[in-house]
Amino acid sequence: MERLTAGTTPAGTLIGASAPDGTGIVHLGLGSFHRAHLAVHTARALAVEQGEWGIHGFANRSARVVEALQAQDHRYAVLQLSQEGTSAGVVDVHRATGVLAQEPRAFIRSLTRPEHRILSLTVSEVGYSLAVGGGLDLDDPGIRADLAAPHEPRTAIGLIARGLVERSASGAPITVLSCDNLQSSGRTTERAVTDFLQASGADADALRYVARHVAFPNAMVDRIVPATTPQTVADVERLLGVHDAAPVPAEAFSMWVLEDRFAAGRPAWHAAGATMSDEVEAYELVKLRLLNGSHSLIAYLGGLSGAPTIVESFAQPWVRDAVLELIRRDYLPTITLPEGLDVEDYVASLIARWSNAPLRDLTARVGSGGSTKLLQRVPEPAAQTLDAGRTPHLLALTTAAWIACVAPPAGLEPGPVAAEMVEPAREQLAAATRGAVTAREHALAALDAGVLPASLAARAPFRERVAELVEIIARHGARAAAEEALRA
Ligand code: CS2
Repeated sequence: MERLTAGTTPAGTLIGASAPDGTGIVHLGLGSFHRAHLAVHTARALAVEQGEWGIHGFANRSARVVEALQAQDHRYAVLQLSQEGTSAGVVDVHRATGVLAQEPRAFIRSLTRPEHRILSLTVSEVGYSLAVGGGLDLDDPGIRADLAAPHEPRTAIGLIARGLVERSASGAPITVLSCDNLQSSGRTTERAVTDFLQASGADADALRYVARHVAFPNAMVDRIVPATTPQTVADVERLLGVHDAAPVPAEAFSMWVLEDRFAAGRPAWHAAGATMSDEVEAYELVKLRLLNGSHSLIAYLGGLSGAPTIVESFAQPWVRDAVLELIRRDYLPTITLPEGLDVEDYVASLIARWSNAPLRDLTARVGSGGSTKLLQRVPEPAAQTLDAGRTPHLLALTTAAWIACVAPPAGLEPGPVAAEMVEPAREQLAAATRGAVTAREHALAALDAGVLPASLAARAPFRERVAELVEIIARHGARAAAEEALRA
């Protein structure tokens, strides 16, 4: 079968419009989420209003995606999967690509080009090198190495900081747009970059440039994008009649709420499905808690009950009950809803999205990286609930199920789904729990491992509850623990 290229794109299948040759956006993180979200919004925006907004994209490490895109004139298909059916469209907005790990200098150079007016980021929670208590983690080994050699950085934050220092010579304004699941995403990114600049001894001119001419708008991003599988490739071949080596599967739902604070213009995203709002942080809270926080609970209960997909986990009535109670009891009271958002509709749409069988979103995907993801999803609402005099039983269940999946106590075998979860803190948790005899001791040691903030781990009702629930999981299984948390 012919390869997807500019010449073989089937007529009428382009999503939005092609970007012009000129690039205006540098993007870091060429993973599936970016290609199904910002890229699609940009293609649609270009169909409404042309502009020099092609994307110069950098993959973090993976040469595979970059090679595939380069062989396809930077075109790829987005395969939309829903209960109503499957469809595919071609996205054509990337104009150049590279691999950051191979050529970090190319990224820095790209950032200094004045025509590049937006740097967008999808580097995932872990990519920001944040400290557990907020701000940049100055003890992170990668950050330490970059601080010792700030001209030759390797971390995302070190590279962005270096790029901005070099750009400050021209003074050209730019917007740094975080598209990751972070609370106060823009402000958090700004703080991490500024912390790096200060710690690396950047001069006052560079700091002033960043403060005055670099905008960091907050943004809430939302689209469930599972991993590409051979089935994705086969579906695209069936629907489009061409071979695409880098297609992206995605749900139909897509949401993007941004602060309209751009230092040097932007594509017409507002006319292409994005919402410009002054209440982005409220939207972020709704999304990070009701969707992502619940997603984590579905994933860890699914891991422990051997459910390979999110749909299969959520289809278990006890999981569904636990998730809906998590939302009702532990999340909703901690959120001020943005004006006009109907929470019943929002939750109904979440239920439909978690029940989207054709999407086949893997439990292990959502359960991976819990040590950084949970920081955005658990400690604050848990502390707020405790401050209000109540125990956050379902947030404790989320935490207990995470521990049981990625750092199980002796005698608990969490099974193959949990084993597939990639958890960078596995070692740290294993070291901290070594020597614990009972499941209870084990859970307390995991809480004290320094992965979750000490301010939460130290609060007696929370620690006790997590320890009890880990014990119940070890003795009677996840379902018994969920039922216990629901009864409380
Ligand atoms: C998921 C997200 O990985 C996770 O933990 O909750 O990737 C989720 O699918 C997206 O944020 C949806 O917008």
